[in-house]
Amino acid sequence: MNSRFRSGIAAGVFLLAAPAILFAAQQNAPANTIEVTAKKYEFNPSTITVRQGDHVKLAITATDRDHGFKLDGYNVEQRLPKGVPTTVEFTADKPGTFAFRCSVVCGLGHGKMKGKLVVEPAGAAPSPNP
Ligand SMILES: [Cu+2]
Repeated sequence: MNSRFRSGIAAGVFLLAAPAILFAAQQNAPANTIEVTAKKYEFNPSTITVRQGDHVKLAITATDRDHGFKLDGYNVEQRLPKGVPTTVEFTADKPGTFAFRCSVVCGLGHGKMKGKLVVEPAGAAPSPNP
């Protein structure tokens, strides 16, 4: 077997393996990242729905000034510096509706800067076998 032939095989193996490598990379990609923006005086989206058991990753960007993100029931509180996407991660292990709010006093409407996280219970989908 000459070396040219061998390198041809190596290239062929690489081409076959590449899609598998790309697939694996996609599996590891943060599929659950939810992009959120915060500005006076709202979060967008203001309602975030996930499934119980989901590992939730929020990438929250405060666009106009510093804000904060405080999520009731999940012990999550994070300052959101202006212009920097801030990652907030938690596992949605409790079903229900949880309020989140801005935790940095940002102006007259600060108290109204709220949203909600809806955690749909695992097994909420109707079972095919009653
Ligand atoms: Cu605020």
